[in-house]
Amino acid sequence: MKKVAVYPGSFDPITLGHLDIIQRGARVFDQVVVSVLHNSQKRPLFTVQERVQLIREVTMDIGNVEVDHFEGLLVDYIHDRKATNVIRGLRAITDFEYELQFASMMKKLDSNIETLFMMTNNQYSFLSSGIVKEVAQYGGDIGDLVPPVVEEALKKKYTN
Ligand code: COD
Repeated sequence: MKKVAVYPGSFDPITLGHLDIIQRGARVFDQVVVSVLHNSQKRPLFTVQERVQLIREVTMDIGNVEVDHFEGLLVDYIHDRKATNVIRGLRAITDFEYELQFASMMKKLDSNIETLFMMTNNQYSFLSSGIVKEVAQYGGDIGDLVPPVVEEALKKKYTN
């Protein structure tokens, strides 16, 4: 049976930390579905379509990665996609509490879904979409934090 994992997130926008997890996840599973949460309560910088497009562009050379978006409960989406695993990235001890809650809730909602945690690559352990947006907003150098296409997209957002 094909092993399908969902890598869910806000990805506002995708960073090199996310991309590293996607590349490594794609070596573990037959298929990785990177899925952007459409959350109508939040006001992200990039629309869902923009975020999906950016992820597609930076993952197009990885054959077993698909990019999608979802709304509502993650567990329902995982059932729709016939996936068996969720991938999450862990950066620092501060991520642990939320991720433990997340994985425990997933187990409660469906005990067959296994959450797989991947430790961040050391060089990205301080990296988040939020910090990238803050630095980009004030014209700081983000060239080694995001793929070039994302750097361009951020520049456009903040000069408009
Ligand atoms: N290195 C490694 N991993 C990283 C890095 C980095 N530098 N930066 C981020 N990550 C990891 C995060 O730890 C996370 O695992 C993933 O990448 C995505 O991160 P974000 O910040 O883009 O997305 P999140 O964590 O805000 O996404 C939260 C979800 C959208 C997955 C969650 O809110 C959700 O599923 N909501 C739907 C409603 C639901 O079902 N809730 C109950 C869940 S049990």
